[in-house]
Amino acid sequence: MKSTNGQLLTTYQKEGYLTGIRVADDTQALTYRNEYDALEAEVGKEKCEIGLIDWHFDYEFIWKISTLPKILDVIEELIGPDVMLLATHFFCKYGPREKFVAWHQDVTYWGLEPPDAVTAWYAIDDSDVGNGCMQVIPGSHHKGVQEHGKSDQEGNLLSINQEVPVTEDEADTAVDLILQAGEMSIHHGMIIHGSLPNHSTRRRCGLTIRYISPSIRQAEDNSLKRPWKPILLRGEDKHHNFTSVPNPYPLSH
Ligand SMILES: O=C(O)CCC(=O)C(=O)O
Repeated sequence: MKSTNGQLLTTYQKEGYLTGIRVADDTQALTYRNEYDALEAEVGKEKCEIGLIDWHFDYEFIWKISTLPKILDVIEELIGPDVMLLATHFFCKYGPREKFVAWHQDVTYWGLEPPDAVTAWYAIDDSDVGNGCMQVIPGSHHKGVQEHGKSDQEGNLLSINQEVPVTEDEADTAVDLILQAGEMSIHHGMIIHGSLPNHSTRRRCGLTIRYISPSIRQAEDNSLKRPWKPILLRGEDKHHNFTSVPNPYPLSH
């Protein structure tokens, strides 16, 4: 991708998100969806909801999506030339069901220092208001890391049922991140985001791909009590904050 002369970075810094960026053409997007369908058939829908964490080590198509040059070009523009893949995690909502993702920030429980990470949300399926697309509260990352409580609503898909309090006025400013399969949105690690239930009969699957700069370190356990296993994808790691992890597959594109 040609440099956008800092436009993406300016918007990202101000709003905390970017959306509607095509990163895979229709043929690629269909291939990835077919591969996901096969994975779903293998492991079952329940596991697919939120149980597929870091499967880029085991399934090449997840690695391929996470290393798409069009995604990495954008990430590079936001965090600089040294880019590590921190983690991947599918969020798959089947409808019609009441499962939702409560308002939260990503980095609150990740134990990173400084708490700085960026997520690409890659649309495996078309994602819209009807099937519970992601929502963000623009600019909310400027408030820094916030204390989270527990959601009192049944069906929160988050690992420790966390939720950050949001006023009605704040919720009214939320933006729907409507994406077609093969597009991505980007969100800042401190932006408040979540998603409503999928009330349609269509699946809404997205692959969240987390990236950091190698200057970030793990200062505390994350909520899953697992050490992160970041992989250097671009540039150099001058910091060696993490045990080096080899690429699970070659970088094929
Ligand atoms: O896919 C969703 O609805 C939520 C994703 C999310 O919470 C995240 O990227 O941290």
